[in-house]
Amino acid sequence: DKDDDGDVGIAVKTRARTKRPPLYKVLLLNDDYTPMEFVVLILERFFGLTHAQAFEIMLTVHKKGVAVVGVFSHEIAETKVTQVMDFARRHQHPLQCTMEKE
Ligand code: TYC
Repeated sequence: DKDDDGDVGIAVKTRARTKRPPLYKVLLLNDDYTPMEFVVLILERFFGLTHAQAFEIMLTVHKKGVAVVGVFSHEIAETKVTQVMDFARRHQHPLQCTMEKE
């Protein structure tokens, strides 16, 4: 009755919203006790870095106190942090690894 819909109207499009999942930085922290070679080993083993890349990041952490070692989905970042913390603890090193939203 009101307009009887023979449908002569205005088409209004909405954009499908594709929201990318948040990413997380995995951070390695400096300390005075963990051996440099141990940190290099961790970066090679758990982050797939070459020896040269691993050495460079280790030195950055040593000099600056902290560095981002990678950026991952929440689940992958959490796994990396757990792997590093477990490995450091098993070897009785005080190395700290954390994650934060990008
Ligand atoms: N500062 C440590 C040392 O002099 C080396 C080190 C580097 C420790 C990086 C932790 O995340 C770290 N033996």
